[in-house]
Amino acid sequence: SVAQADGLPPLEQKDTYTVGFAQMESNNPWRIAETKSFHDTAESCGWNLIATDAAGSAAKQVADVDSMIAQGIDVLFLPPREEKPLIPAVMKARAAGIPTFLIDRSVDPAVAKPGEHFVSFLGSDFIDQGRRVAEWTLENFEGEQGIIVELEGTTGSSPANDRRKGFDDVMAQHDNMTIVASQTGDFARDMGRQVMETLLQAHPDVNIVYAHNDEMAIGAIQALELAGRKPGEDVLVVSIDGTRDALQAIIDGKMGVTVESSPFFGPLACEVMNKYAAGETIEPWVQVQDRIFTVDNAAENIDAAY
Ligand code: GYE
Repeated sequence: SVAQADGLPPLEQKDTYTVGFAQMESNNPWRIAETKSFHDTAESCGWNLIATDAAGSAAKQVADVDSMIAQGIDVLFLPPREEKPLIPAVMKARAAGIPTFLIDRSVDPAVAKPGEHFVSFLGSDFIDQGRRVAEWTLENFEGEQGIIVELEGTTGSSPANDRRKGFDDVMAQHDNMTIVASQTGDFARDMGRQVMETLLQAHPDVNIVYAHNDEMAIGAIQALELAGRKPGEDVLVVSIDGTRDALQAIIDGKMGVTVESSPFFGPLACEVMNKYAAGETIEPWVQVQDRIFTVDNAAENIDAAY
């Protein structure tokens, strides 16, 4: 664990902080819920919040951080869109003496390290999420041979890399499970639908779809239905996040499971930042615990979903 005394940029205890939150994009409910969580936390945490939206461009996200540094932020909260392209933003904030907390995604750990270049990563265990989806699938798939299509998240992002690893490693140990195609849908509903349409033509015998997030799962369900397939009956759809639309799809019997990946980072960011300012030690990885949503609990959780 690390404290500011270990050589990281100092952060004094004050009533108000100028805080940068450099969001990567706002094209899905998860991102919108996360940004809202920071805005909702701002007043009670004493943040004068500068929030930007990189609109899906890593280059713009780096430029947004540049401009926040120029505006004199005290603290940076950064959800890095991709693992490598955002390293310059982390390094520039470090050089400018600004404590940085990575939010919900991480950067390449071989190059930028918690406790050294940034304070800490606040987020889920993506390998474990992928593993849990795979284990649920193995227990609940009713066919004999699983023909799996995998819709990957944003290429080069930590959740896409790790959700793939967690799932694929489990499936590799089961001879009756074959991943016939694995392609990026960029974590987006539209692209998930388009990629699923194409993959369905090459692999009409698919009976399991694993999407790295709920938006792509919903897109895949649309593509399957357009092709006359029956998601939930002849194709098992499984994914990650816990959005309202995914919980509804589970209730409607079209989706099997979604492992939670919470977007509500505002309160956690406030708590960890205050501990850091108080000189307490911070874990290099502040791990978020995730639930699992199935037909057993989707209805009771949908009202709190986003
Ligand atoms: O699963 C996805 C979002 O980085 C954990 O990014 C996050 C992921 C989340 O776009 O829906």
